[in-house]
Amino acid sequence: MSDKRQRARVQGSWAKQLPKQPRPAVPHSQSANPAAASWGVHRQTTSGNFQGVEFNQPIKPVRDVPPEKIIDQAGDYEISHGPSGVSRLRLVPGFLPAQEADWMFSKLLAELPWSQKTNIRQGEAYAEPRLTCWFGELPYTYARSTMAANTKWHPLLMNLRRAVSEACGGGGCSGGDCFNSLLCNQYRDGHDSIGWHSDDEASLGPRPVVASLSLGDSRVFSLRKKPPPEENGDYTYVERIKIPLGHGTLLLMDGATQDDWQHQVAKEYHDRGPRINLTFRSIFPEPQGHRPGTKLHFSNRQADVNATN
Ligand SMILES: O=C(O)CCC(=O)C(=O)O
Repeated sequence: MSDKRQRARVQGSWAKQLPKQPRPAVPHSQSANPAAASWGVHRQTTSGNFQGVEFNQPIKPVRDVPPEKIIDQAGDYEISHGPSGVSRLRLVPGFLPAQEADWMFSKLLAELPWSQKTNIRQGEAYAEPRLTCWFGELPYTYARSTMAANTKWHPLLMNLRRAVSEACGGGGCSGGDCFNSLLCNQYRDGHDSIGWHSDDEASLGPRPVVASLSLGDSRVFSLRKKPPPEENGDYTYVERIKIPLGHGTLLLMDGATQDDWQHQVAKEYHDRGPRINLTFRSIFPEPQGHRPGTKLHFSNRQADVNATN
C-alpha cells in the first residue's frame, strides 16, 4: 500500500516519518525466502565453451521497506485495519503534570517491592534486564515464570489506576476501575530493556486493553506489525512505529493491537536515567486444563537479552 493511502487511514495528527532515511530496499534474492530469488546467473555453453555471465532483469519488483513512522503528538490513532480488526493507540503526553510526576516517580522508585525476575527460554534461565513487581488478585505467568498474586496495592497506585481508567473511557472500558492488575517495570538505565512481545497471554482475555504510564527518563517505545503467514516470520518488510514515552505520558493500546503488533523498549547505548513504566491490564482465571502463560497467538516473547534497536 502506498504511504499516502496508509496515512489517509489514520485519524488524528498522525505520524511524521522519521527524519532518517528508510533502510535500503532489498531485492528478493536477499530476503529470507531464497525461493523468491529473481537474479539468475547463467553460464552459456555455446560451442561447448563458457562464454560469460548473463544477468536477468528481476522478475518481481524490488520491495521497499516501509518508512518508520513516529507518533509524538497527543491523539487517537488507528494504526492498522486487520487482519484481526482495528488496532488503536491513544497517546496523552503530560497526562500527569511534571511536578506531580516528579514526586510519584521518587516515591514509587523507593517504595515498590522491586525485584529481578528469572524467565525461561528454550530451557535456559535468564534474568530479565529490568526490575519488576506485580499487583493483582491473580498470579501472572509469562515467559514460563510466574509472578505471585499480590493484593497489597500501594495507595498511590490505587489512585493512578482510577485516573488511568477514566482516561480509558470509550477505549474498551466504561469508566470506573477498568483494570484489575498492574505490571510495573523499572529500567535502571539505558541498558535495561524489554524485548519484542505482545501482551497476549490467554489470561489477559481477547483483545486486551493495556494502559501504560511512564515516569522518569524518556525511552523509545517501538511497535512492529506482525508479518502475514506467507512471510514465514520475516519482519523485514513490516510497518514500524516509534513513540517517545516521556515523564508523565500515558499510552493506551486497544482493539487488535496485541493480536497484530509486537512492541519493545530497546537497549540504548547512551546514558539514560531510571524510568518506571506502569502497565495496567485486566487478568482473568486461566481456563481449566490450560497451561498458565500460554500465548493466544503463539507469538513468543523473545529473549529480553536480544532487545536492541
Ligand atoms: O516499558 C514500556 O514502555 C513497555 C512495557 C511492556 O511492554 C510490558 O510491560 O509489556
